[in-house]
Amino acid sequence: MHTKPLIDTVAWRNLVRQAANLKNVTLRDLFADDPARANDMCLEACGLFLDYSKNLIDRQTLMQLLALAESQGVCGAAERMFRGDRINETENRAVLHTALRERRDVAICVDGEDVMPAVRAVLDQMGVFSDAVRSGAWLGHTGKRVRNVINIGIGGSDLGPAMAYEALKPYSQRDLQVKFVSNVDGTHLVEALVGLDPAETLFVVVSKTFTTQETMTNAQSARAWLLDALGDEAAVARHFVAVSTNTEAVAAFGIDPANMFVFWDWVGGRYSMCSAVGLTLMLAIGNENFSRMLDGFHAMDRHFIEAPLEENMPVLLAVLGVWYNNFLGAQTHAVLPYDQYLARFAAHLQQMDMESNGKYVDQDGHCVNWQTGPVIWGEPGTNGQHAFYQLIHQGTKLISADFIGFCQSQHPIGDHHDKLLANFLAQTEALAFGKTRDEVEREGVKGTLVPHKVFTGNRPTNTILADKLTPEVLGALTALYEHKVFVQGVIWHVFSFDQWGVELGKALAGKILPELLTVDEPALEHDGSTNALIRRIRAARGR
Ligand code: G6Q
Repeated sequence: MHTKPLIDTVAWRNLVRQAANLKNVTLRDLFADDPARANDMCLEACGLFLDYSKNLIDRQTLMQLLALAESQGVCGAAERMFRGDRINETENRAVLHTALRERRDVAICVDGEDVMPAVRAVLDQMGVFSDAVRSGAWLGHTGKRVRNVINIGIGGSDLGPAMAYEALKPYSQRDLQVKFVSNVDGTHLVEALVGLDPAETLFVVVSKTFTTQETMTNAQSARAWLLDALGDEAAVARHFVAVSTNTEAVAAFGIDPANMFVFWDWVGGRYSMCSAVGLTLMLAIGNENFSRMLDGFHAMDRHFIEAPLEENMPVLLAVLGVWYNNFLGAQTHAVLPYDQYLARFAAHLQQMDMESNGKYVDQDGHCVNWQTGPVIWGEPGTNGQHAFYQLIHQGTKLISADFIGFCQSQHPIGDHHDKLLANFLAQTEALAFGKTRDEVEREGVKGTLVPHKVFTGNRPTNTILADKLTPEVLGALTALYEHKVFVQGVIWHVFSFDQWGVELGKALAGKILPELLTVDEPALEHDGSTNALIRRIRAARGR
């Protein structure tokens, strides 16, 4: 229970004043007034270098933002999460994704029971299984080795591993084709299966509950596709494995419990890629690379829990996000990786962030009167430069952005990487410093064209730079954002680890489905629009 509403705290009020003070200050001024700025406003941890000097803050703002984090109890909250307290109060669960990548020989207890032996046992089981599949020792029902792995899952049981599989493709075994199927739209499964030999195909069905409509529908159709070709129920045991917390439902599906990989209710879907939910990823990149990724996650976990607030990378990203979101009126935050392998990174963060902090009720059950989670979006550079960057440079909205780049390319061909990095750097420079009317005119531009070529600058960015996109770096980068989201949730005083909005969607579709299917005209009790749309779709489909 917080004694004072967030916006009435001293720390908050100081920041409101500070936003007014800095209203007319530009990044040009800030850099000119403080020659040490670029040197000081940066930080290195876990293989990541963060330059946050191109933000619309001065040193005082930063101190005030950190004071806000401190006054909201960020350190204590992090400790409670790491030690296994039931901080997910609306679901009465602990939140222990950090235990999944704990590399030290320590006990982490939930209700007095150490979870680490089970965590290690499942990782070992995954390792044995993935070695067997990758080496060809695991054979399909007809004796052929596995050439295709299809992950069936959605949301948290899809986005993290799918993102990491794309990111770590250079570390994957290329003769194993890996695909992720999530959408209940049959197109997704059908297209994934085109040209595949069922006798060489392994399905990994990933669902915490093992009841999710999309995943169960895809899994049933995949099962039918397999049995249609192989004609023997016994084939299911060689071609399907499950990742779940629901043993009974897995057995009822016909999957051999010996081929089930468990995780626990203290692993939230969108924070689950280090658990058995990452099995398909491990099949692709192997046990060793998976383990290297966990090392990276763990390194960032330790950094987060140990580093003082002012040298804490997730905390810095979090408070900067709060600054734009709550004091400068930004609605969205862009994540722009300059690496094609991170094509799915923004999608993963979108779920991680928006499902966690997209809440309008605070931890005391009151409606908030401050902004909570921003809209997260992004695409890899340089593609975005030829599309939506126009609005970031010259639009009317303030958009903060993280630029993520790597010094070394996975594919050093020609001068591609130099060009990529030149763009990476040029964009944040232009966004920060813009181009004045004088500069435009000095380039020879005249008359009515001048204002169109002026860039106001002052568009804030973080630059996150690493040497190379290795498994360790991907782990550290992903954990960086996990903890950033956590810190923001603590500051906004929301419960970051439930997702009642998702649950609503699951229930609503269940009501409409039979209304689409019945032969007789159903009695529709929705609003006028929904009733009419249901009738139109029924008519179009001959019902
Ligand atoms: C994640 C959400 C949600 C969930 C999916 C799949 O944090 O809870 O995205 O992961 O709805 O749920 P199952 O794993 O139970 O199928």
